[in-house]
Amino acid sequence: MPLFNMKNHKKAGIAALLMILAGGLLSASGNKEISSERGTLPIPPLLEGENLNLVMQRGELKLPMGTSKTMGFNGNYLGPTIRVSDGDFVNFNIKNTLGEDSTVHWHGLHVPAEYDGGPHQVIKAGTTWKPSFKIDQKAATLWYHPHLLGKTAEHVYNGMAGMFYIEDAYSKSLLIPQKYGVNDFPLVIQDRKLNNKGQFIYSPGRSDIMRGYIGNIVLVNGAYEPFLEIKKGTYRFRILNGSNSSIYKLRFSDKRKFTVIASDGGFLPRSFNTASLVMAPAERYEILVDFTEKGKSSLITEIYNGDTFKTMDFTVSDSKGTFYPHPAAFTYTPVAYDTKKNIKRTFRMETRGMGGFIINGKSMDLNRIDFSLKKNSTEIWTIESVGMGMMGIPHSFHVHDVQFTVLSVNGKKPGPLYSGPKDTVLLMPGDRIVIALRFQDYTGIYMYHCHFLEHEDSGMMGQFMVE
Ligand SMILES: [Cu+2]
Repeated sequence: MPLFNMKNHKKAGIAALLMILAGGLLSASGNKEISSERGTLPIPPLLEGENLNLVMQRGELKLPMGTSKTMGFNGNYLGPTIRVSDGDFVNFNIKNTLGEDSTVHWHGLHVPAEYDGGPHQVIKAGTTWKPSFKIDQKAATLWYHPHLLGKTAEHVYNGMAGMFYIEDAYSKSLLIPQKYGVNDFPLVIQDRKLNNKGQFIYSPGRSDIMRGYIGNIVLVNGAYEPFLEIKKGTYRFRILNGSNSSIYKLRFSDKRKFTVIASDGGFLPRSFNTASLVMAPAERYEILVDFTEKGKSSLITEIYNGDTFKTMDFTVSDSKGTFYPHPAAFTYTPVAYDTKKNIKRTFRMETRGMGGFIINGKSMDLNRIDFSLKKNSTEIWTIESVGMGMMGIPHSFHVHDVQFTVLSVNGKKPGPLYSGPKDTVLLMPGDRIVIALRFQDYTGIYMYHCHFLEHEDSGMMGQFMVE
């Protein structure tokens, strides 16, 4: 019974994974019914302008089941939605009051290496980091989160994440919903594992590191089963799988169809309609949904292990808002490549026994540059997830600084989800994905890694130098 219909991905891997998951995770639904207080969907405040201030701080998140100790940006949990435009010059002031070191990485952003916020740009406890750079990128829904070597998973799990929108002249000219918090909503979806006191504490065991630290509740924008009151009309949702290591399948309770218009790095060449969406950790998709009738519809998150959670409710009133046509196509320029001339590289993502997470046989070493490449060059990379029979586990592959074009998934043309700009792709056991990447403008050290954060923190990462 394959739970997820993933075109082109290998189904054998899914079956193998389900079998190993079946053992350990049946207890997951423990705390689900305790909800009594429910609120409206929290909308992260916008952070805009030339000078952007972020404070990394500790806090508390109150859920109906209990109160957890958390971390956030400018608040208790998660962070503001940063919104900038292509061409803007931005100056950040990022103060770390966590009492421990961390970093802030701009996931999906084309950015000078020294401001990338990876493991080399540590923000020491009590200090302030001041990256400043020009936004030079097309409209996209990106995000930001810590990236400290060995601590990324814990910091993200505790709540350190926020959305990072780029707009441009083209996106602003489109006839689509773009009023933030009115008809254009961020949805940061995250599962969290509550203990018997209703708190989430990051403490993965060895098998959690392998299989993923999978939760027993699902939060959206840091809230448990919130509701959103809307009028009849067309709504745009910018969805982030903000989990550490859970693949999600999203759908509506009433099986309604929606239109996918953008992936990680911006608009798709052609939009498409679907009733469900599979998302790996760190992937983003933008969707348009028409609510035509008064009533209620729920967003459902099915985690890869089969556990299914109502995530939020949409309460549609009788009043009429604005309907928008769903654009069929958008401008998108894929990475131009030449299979004869471009340098080719292969990345084999492999899990060896418990805790051995390697790429091309190596575990992450901050003192080792895995390879160098030339600025203003295009490369073709093949990423392979090495299956190990029953031990096969999924991975994802994320490259810093670039939005790449997927050329093939297991030898076939990619499906619609992978037809546009991407910075993160999902690899089921045995999968082989070929991508074209263009490196330009900046030199320095960037990272590539599995975005299952427990895998990343266990060594499934490498670094390259753009010269
Ligand atoms: Cu992985």
